[in-house]
Amino acid sequence: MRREEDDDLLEEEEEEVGVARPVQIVVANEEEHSFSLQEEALERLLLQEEVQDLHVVVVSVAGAFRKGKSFLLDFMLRFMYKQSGSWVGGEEEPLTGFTWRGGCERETTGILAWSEVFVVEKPDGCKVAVLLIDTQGAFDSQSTIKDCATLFALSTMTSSVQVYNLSQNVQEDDLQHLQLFTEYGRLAMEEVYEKPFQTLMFLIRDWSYPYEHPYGLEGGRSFLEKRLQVKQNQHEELQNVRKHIHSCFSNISCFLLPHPGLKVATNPHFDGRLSDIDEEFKKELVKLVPTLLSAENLVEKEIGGAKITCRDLLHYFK
Ligand SMILES: Nc1nc2c(ncn2[C@@H]2O[C@H](COP(=O)(O)OP(=O)(O)OP(=O)(O)O)[C@@H](O)[C@H]2O)c(=O)[nH]1
Ligand SMILES: [Mg+2]
Repeated sequence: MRREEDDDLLEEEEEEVGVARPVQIVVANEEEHSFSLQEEALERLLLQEEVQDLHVVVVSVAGAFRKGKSFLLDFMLRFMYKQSGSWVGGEEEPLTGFTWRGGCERETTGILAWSEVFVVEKPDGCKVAVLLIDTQGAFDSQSTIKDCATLFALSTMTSSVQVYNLSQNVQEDDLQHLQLFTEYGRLAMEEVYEKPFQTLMFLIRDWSYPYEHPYGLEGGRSFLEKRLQVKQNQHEELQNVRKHIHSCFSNISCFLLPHPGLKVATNPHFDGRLSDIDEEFKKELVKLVPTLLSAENLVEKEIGGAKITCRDLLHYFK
């Protein structure tokens, strides 16, 4: 049996050789339906010498469980590691990073961050630190709606870009949940800001109506504009949801992503290699990821209108 000290040693060793991996920053306590912040892990992450005083960009992906969130994040990691040339990876290269898998049972629990905080130079010469966050899928069979709201609110409060990962369409209940989750976050904040959160991107997976709204950002914009429109003759409830969402985020966008193909969706032996993924999906993926992560598109995390550093973010988390 391995002793705990051995594990600690092992951990230290791993860190020394710089093996990047997902680190749990919020742990979900199943039985008690509570969450605990992993303060030490967060400190190790955010107080790294090279990044602690840099302005921080936090990109998070959240939404219902089993919808390809971790899978997408692993492509974001590829982009961060290989900024030039073709970053999407080799045809036969398995996809690794945040743990993703097939099947109907949930995988990610709590909130995870990638252990490597990336340093990126923006076009104006300023260096920023980029943190990638994976969130537990909402509406699994083991969490209450309050658990889901807490996690979603936490990741929205701490990120500068929240990717709201949805499947196939934006349904009214998706908007209602977003309203509930952000209301939770707003209540948890100590100070009242006009727009409490920054960028929200609706990411629609398996979009099947490209003949109405084409794939990508432009199609997403026209689709979302229609879906989030507040109309005079609309029921008050529908109006309120929309007004609330507009009032919470300073920037809202939408990206329509095609279906990745049957191997990705149903083959138990699929390991993420590009050769098994539909061309159309890859074509849009290589546009989506830079939209979120290329140097000119990075959005620094702000609190009350002021950019914050990694060190500030640590205090904010606590
Ligand atoms: N239909 C479809 N399946 C996808 C897509 N992207 C990934 N998948 C598959 O969806 C399954 C779940 O992927 P994950 O990345 O583990 O999903 P997740 O949202 O992180 O799941 P939880 O961590 O349980 O919340 C895997 O079998 C992927 O191959 C997509 O765009 N569409
Ligand atoms: Mg996951």
